[in-house]
Amino acid sequence: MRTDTNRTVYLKDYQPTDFIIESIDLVFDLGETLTTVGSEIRMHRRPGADPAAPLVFAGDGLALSGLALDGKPLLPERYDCDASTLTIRDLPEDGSFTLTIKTRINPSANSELLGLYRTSGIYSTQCEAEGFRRITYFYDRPDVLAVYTVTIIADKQSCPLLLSNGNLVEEQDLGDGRHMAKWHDPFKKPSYLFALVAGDLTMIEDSFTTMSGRHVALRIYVEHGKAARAGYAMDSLKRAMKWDEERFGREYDLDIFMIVAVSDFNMGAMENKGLNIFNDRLILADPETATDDDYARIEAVVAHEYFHNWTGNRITCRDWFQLSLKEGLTVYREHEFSADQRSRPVVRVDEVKFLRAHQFPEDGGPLAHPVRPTQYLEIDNFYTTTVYEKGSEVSRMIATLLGPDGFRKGLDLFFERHDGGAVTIEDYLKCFEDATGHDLTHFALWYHQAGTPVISVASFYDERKQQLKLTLSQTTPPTPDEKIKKPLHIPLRVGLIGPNGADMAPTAITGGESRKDVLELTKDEQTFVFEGIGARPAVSVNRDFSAPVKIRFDQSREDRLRIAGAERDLVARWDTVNALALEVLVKAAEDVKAGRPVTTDPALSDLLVATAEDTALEPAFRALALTLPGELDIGREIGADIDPDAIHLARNTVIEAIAEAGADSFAQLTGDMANGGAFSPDAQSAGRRALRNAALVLAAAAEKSPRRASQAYESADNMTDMLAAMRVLAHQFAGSAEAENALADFRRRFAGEPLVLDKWFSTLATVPGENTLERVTKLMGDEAFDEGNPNRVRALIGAFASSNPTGFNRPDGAGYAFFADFILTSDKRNATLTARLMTAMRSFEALEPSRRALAREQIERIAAHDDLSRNLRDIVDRMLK
Ligand code: 0A1
Ligand code: ZN
Repeated sequence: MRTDTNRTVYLKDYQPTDFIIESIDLVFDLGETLTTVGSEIRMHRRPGADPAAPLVFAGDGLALSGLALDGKPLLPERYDCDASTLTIRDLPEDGSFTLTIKTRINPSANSELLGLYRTSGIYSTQCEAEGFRRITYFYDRPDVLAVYTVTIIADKQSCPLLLSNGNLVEEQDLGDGRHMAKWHDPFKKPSYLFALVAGDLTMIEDSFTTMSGRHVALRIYVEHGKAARAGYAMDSLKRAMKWDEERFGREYDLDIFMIVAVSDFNMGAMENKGLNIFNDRLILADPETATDDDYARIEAVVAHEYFHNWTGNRITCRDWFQLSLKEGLTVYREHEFSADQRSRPVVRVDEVKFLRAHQFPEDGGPLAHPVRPTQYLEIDNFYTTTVYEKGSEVSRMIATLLGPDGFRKGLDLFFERHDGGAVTIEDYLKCFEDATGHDLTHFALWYHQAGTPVISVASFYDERKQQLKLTLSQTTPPTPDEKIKKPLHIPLRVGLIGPNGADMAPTAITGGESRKDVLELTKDEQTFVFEGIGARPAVSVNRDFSAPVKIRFDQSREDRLRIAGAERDLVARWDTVNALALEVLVKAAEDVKAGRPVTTDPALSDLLVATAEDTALEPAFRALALTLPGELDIGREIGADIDPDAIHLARNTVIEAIAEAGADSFAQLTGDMANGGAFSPDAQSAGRRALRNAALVLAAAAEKSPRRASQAYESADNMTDMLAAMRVLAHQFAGSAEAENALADFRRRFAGEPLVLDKWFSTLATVPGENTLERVTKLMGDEAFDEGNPNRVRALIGAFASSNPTGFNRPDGAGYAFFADFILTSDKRNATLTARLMTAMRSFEALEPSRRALAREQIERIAAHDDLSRNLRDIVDRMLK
């Protein structure tokens, strides 16, 4: 994994393989430090391929222990082999042969958690994107689809469970304490979807009858003692299976669907065919240990991985540049599922918040790249929010442009036309064009052009003509890969809100294409004219966040307050409330920075209090409105010359003013929204808890006392309330006896629960102020902390670097130095994880000059090492460019 040559991969170099694989039979003889892998591959030369072309397979850190062609050992002059390639020459004339390869690997030494690894007594695999080559030499690329048969041999006692993809076809006791299991997956698949799990786990079982009446066994495997916490994941799975049938006509295809939860996993989860492997934090939940957000994430990710069975597995990517073909589309499907299971606008607001907090900064910083990149040094670094979430927004825009029926028709055609294929984003778009007659040529630029478009809006109302003119102009700022940007095809949903708060319906819209209330912006600048508008409306732009863009609209205060108080599109309504708050917070931060007294805006307080009290609105929405933009949001809005300390002080001052203005309401809400009866994780109950806990933040700020939060902590009967109260204590009353007591109690109470202690680590790592660095350093010595476990690392180090602006950006630069040290050690152990962690510093150029220089110094210190992993090298070099 160390940096080898500069092997940038280019989309333009794509070539199909010279040989076609028909099937692969794998035999794993599992041993903790020595596992042997036998691979028997039936293949033939691709018609038309050069008969002299050698066979070139990829490997990564492998030791070859046997090689035979059609059963005969290959002479050394016929092949070359090193740790990363196997090249075989002079292949049979007729081009059809069977190759047998034996490799030896050490799963216990695999700290990268890629390929086959053994942690906590469990063997498991992670093969996406290029992990299969750490198991055996192969065409480890997504366009090579083969039928897999997998035999697993292992010690019976430590590994009673032997799993792989597809159906179990044979089991046998081998005597001598060992046994075997054989799995066959009838669906052709690329190597990245291969999976194997062996160990001692328990499981819960259920079943699902598909729409055509087939019976599917469902199993979720977890650590012993954790079965009771897998119920919600199982329930989510069944709902996802049903939903995909109803919404998209997609039926599951094997007789069994398995999920395994493992405690050491680099990412969230993995969609291996019939055998999904999950980070256990995305499976395990009960009221005592999981928050409402955890439940929502579990529901979403279980669905996401399941949905991949069609979007990703049955139809996969031709090459890794097409990653968004499966990820963008699957995130979109996941989002739609969550919206149907919960409150659609609340789910959508959370998506918008996520996009703005993560994707917009990526798109506006040194790591910007198009949804479909054209080159990469390390593909693991492209599992990004641009490929995932912006990719999802692009599919959502297609649905907006074509309407729900048009989108469904296009997707139906995609499934019909490409089932069993490895395809491109062009193939995907073509299906929508062919199914609906729409021309998406211009729209396709969303996949190829990086950067977040900015749309400037100007409105002019002509009372005499009863006309509203809306002039929209778009620009996309330059990104590292491309300076000059073209205008995009942007669907913009617009509402005209009349003086009484109701929507006004224009008699006609001219000036460009439009579909109902969706304007299609295609040029640099366009003026749309709405006819038959009897009074000056408040214009609400980008309803439901119809396009992933930034809007600049110098709107009157009255208009904004009308939207904030009456807009029926709750996403736009939230957005306006949030923008008003952000404006006040930004101004306050500027005041602090300039040494001026902070002035707050009573109208904002009134608006927030009124929204919080508005019982016509669902509690979850009121909670969203009441949660003020965070320090990071304010920093992003300021964009340059950021002083985290000024932002912190300013935000606290504004919070106090709002808290005081609404003290009684907030105090009241903390009581009104109390749980009645037994805990339920449903969205309504979660919404009540969210409102109560948002109110607690403000009530505590008004009272300037930890008393209320301390009581809330003591009386909490679920993790959501407990964690919320502990956070208020730790963050707003840091150092108080109440805070320390709660933190100590939590540590004790959940001593045997690593996933719960992650919440404790994160709470402590995000306590504002420069003293947190010492605490974080100390916590690395806590016996619950484990540098080899990605969840622990993200909970402590990741949270500190990415979510503690004042602590991490200490003016003396000690936060950066600490982080750089950690990065350098961690890179030796787990490069994928480390490179992702490193992206926490991607926006360092936006800091004020002194911090910016200190941050750069540390990034340069990392870059100066010549033995960095390719993953980390790629990230730091792009950050410093
Ligand atoms: N395909 C998975 C994401 C994933 C990617 C890489 C991994 O290991 C390095 C693991 C998972 C998904 O979208 O859920
Ligand atoms: Zn995915």
